[in-house]
Amino acid sequence: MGHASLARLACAFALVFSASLARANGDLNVLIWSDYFIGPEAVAQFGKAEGINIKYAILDTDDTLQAKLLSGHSGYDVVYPSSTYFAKQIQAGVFQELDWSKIPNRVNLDPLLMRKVASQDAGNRFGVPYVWGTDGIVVNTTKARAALGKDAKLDGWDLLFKPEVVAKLHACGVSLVDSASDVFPVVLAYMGRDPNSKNPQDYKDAYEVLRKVRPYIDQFSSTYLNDVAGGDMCVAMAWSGDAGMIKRRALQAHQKFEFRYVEPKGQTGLWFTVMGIPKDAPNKDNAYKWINHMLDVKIAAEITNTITYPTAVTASQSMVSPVLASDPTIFPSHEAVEGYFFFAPLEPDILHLMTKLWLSLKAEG
Ligand code: N2P
Repeated sequence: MGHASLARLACAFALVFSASLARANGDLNVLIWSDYFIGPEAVAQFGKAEGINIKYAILDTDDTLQAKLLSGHSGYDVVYPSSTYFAKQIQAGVFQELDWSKIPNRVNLDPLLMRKVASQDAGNRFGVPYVWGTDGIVVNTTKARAALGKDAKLDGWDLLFKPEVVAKLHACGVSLVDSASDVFPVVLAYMGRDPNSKNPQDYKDAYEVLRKVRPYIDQFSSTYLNDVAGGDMCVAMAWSGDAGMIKRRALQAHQKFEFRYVEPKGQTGLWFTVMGIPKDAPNKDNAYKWINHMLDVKIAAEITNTITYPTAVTASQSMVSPVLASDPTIFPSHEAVEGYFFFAPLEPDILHLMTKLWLSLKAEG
């Protein structure tokens, strides 16, 4: 099932669900990425057990989420920011300090990951890690080889950032995630610069690299999963869990295309997503119940089985389906993880510059 249909299902489901259930324990408003939707059964079970009406809204960029949080009274009870945005949002005071005693399943959280999160949320006071992943490239190797030649190297960012390569792939579809804060750091790493540079000139230089390939970019989209899985895009900058879903779907459908997720060496970024409760959330107790539920070992395994992202509940890995558990796209080796760069928190002036450059890049059409 594709993103658009998932989103539609989520909406339809939320409506049906809220209409049909007694609201013994009130509502829960969740704002979540489309590729994190864990499926109607999982939500139904939880809502039924707790007597809560769950309403899902789909989020497609961190910028949208940030704007909602900063303007206050978003009406959401649980939100899912990326690590890159999280630290600044904490500073802006948008999150409720967590009462960890209301999250008994906290014992299942991976201490190593908690320490990583703590580098941006000292003492883990505001965020609960949900899933983590990387930024890489999904390649339809069948189509890419047809476009580039059968011996073409399909292992690096040249596939998206080297004009003569991208020009050839244009015919079979080139897609970039519509997220400046993902694309710029990756381009900087590709250029051999600091992906977390604080120097504005670096971003202007990265923009020049992007401008050269701009004529060959067919779409800017954060919900590219269907387009790639269906064969309409042959290379796409992608988040690792989406790549996992694309590969799984291709296998299930016995498709004629073969897909590969590429993590260019030394130029692949790691991020995590946290769950936070906005300070003005109307249903905080339900938010705690939801978060606690996600940290149950069995539920966490179900999450990975559904959305193909690893969660912060490492003990769940043994319950994940063997095909996924042995897929390095989903569970990269320690060595691979060591080689990733980390998307650091964004300074407001750099974020502003990136956003400006991004808008003008897209407008260049
Ligand atoms: C995946 C969102 C990841 C954003 N749903 C990383 N910047």
